[in-house]
Amino acid sequence: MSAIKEPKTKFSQAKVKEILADYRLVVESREASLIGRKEVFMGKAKFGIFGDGKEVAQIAMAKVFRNGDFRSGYYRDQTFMFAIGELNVQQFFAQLYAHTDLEADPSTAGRLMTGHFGTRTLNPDGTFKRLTDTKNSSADISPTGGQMPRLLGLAYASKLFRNNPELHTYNNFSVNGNEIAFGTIGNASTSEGMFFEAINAAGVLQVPMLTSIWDDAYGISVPAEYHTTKASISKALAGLQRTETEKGFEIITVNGWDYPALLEAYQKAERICREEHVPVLMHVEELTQPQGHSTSGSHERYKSKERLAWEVEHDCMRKMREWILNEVLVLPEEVEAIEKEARQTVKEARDRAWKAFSEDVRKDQRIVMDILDRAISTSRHREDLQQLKDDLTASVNPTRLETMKTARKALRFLREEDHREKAELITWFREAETDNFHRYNSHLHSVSDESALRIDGVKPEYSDSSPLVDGREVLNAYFDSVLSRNPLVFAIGEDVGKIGDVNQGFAGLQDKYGDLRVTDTGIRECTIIGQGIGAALRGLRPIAEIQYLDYFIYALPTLSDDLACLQYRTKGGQKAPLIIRTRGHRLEGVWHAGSQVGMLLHSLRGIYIITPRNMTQAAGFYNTMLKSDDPAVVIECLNGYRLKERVPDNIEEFCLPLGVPDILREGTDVTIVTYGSMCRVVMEAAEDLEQFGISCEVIDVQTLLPFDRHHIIAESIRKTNRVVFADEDVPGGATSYMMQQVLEVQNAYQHLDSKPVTITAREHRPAYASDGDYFSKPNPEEIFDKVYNLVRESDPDSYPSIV
Ligand SMILES: Cc1ncc(C[n+]2csc(CCOP(=O)(O)OP(=O)(O)O)c2C)c(N)n1
Ligand SMILES: [Mg+2]
Repeated sequence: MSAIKEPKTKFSQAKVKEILADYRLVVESREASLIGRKEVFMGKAKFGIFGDGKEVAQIAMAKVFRNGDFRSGYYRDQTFMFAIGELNVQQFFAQLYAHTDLEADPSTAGRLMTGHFGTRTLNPDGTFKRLTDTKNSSADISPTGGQMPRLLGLAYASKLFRNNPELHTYNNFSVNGNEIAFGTIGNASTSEGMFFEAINAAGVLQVPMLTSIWDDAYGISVPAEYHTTKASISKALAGLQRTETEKGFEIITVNGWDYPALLEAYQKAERICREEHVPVLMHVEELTQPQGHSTSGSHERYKSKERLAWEVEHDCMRKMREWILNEVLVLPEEVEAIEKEARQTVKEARDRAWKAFSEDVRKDQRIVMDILDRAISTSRHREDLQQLKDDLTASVNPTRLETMKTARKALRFLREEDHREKAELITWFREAETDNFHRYNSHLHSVSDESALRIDGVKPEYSDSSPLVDGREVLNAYFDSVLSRNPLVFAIGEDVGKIGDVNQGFAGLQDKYGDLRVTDTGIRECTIIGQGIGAALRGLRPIAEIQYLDYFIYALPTLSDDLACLQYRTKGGQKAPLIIRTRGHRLEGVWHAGSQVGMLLHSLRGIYIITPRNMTQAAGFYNTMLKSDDPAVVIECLNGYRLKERVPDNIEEFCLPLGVPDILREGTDVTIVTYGSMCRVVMEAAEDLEQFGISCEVIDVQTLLPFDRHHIIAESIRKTNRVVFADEDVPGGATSYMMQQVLEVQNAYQHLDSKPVTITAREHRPAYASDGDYFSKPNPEEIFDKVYNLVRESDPDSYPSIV
């Protein structure tokens, strides 16, 4: 049977074939959405959010997506992922079921809900694949808009690879910067600050960033008028349009149901973006949502009858079908045959995915059932065990938790028994614990050979000629050496370029290495981080600077939602070894003396947190991190840049191991644990205390994550039997974290003869000027008194009351 009504069609046979293949994919993707929703309602999956209504535009986008390119998108992009061959329907369903097998769900290994896509950019050993040979997608996150900062960085990398000749040999990462970063975002999510920040920055930087806005006129129930000025993002952003004389964006609008127009639009966009490195905004309008937003509720609740009818009319699959029949002149029977086949393929893939998932989960269930079966005839608790077994048998859907619960409850009954079945159950339990750790908890940090925890320290070497300089000059010497040695390293941030940062760590280095290596940015903390994340995902080694720790809050969402969980949410499939440089603890006033370290510890698990007490230590830690493939935040001491330090002779090799505290002063009466700028304050107090007969052991933890890996602090407390945790955070902030680590994790509670004490700043931010600082932050006198009183408690006669 011929596919076309000869000889009327204006399309070549090859083109018709391509169109029908595209249509088939649209139908497959739609069917996956329809069946996916049913699976949720049948209780086989917990939640569904699908890409129905947005299929055709994604096919067009996929056609211009080449090897080496990157996507940074959101949950509607299943069709695109199918079209570039980086997701198949079986994997789509495996993710819906939360199948924890990496082969089954290579994007997230069952860790993220459906619609979270990503390719594996790393080899199993954690090294980068050849990214120019593959189609790449960065790993999705749920916060809408959160994909935008990273998108900027993915595009920025192309600019560096193209314009820095030293990078041209890195053809495993880029071919002359020809790669486009493709972004997708929903219309409503363009209201997010991150979107505007990233778009503006892309226009400023002129990077190949092709951002598609899937506009279905709603964000869940809220219509466009509530989201966007003029209810149109392309109208609202019209001022970005480049002109003959001004650089800017290319803005293209196209209807999401118009297949030929979409193909044309994306071809144009690709050319501009790839060749000219001009950012493009593709506003894809008139999209629909046939099944509503997600499985959480129906859209009939908030869309009018007219809108619902309009959506049926303008459904992109329906429109494409009409076009194929009316313009391409394919016979209806041919189209129907394709549809039937596509639908069948999806059902079969669904069945395979379910079988693989349920068999995997039931494997353990069967083992436990078998052990229970035998235990029932041996145990004194046969009725209890029978009940547990019956309950497990009755469980409808396969879950690991039910098997685990059953086994643990059975072990309670068996606690006083001694037989083979019990031993088997214990063995199963231990193995299952390990397996479930790997399924649900592994890969918070890198586990590769380049893990920061595997970098050994190299001690600093000094000679008579080691210069004594301002602290900032130590950093300057270090950054100079690293920029000269490693072309992948670059630094960005506010005032980092021309003046070499506000404290001159990079002074003179832009002149020496060029403005692609040491670069000023706009005031946009969130996308400075995103710029770093995206570039690091593509093999570069960025040092992204947040000018003051106080402004970290503007960057925190991206650090927490994106960078910190990157390894975890991909189960080691992606890495972004970004170094975030900042400075804090104490200087002057409310927004220039912050030390919100507890906030970081609570929100950034997955990123190492380093708090060097001086610039030499900072340089040593930068070196460690640049040898490793983990991300880290380094907080320099704001008031330390002008203090004198000696530059180690081996500044290039010198590096410090993570999680190894430094004992700054040995003592016998009390251990004081601190970090950062507080080291100097505590040391001053310790000297005063010495004069009054109290001997303090002062420990600088150096890195809070990881924390004292060899339990040096517990060893110290074993000797002193008293401990004080001191910092400049709020009460209950990072000091509480340190206390938990030391007393609970290190078991140091057993060495204590006195209650543990924390010394912190006040609950408010520090008041201005020296007096404000003194009365807001911990000072040597306060530390003196608190330590003195702690010692006095057990020997009031030797230590009479002072005030
Ligand atoms: C930061 C953030 N806020 C709120 C949500 C909850 N949420 C999920 S999807 C959504 C609507 C998004 O609408 P739109 O961007 O237009 O995308 P669409 O789903 O319509 O394709 C909202 C509010 C979220 N995921 N992230
Ligand atoms: Mg929308």
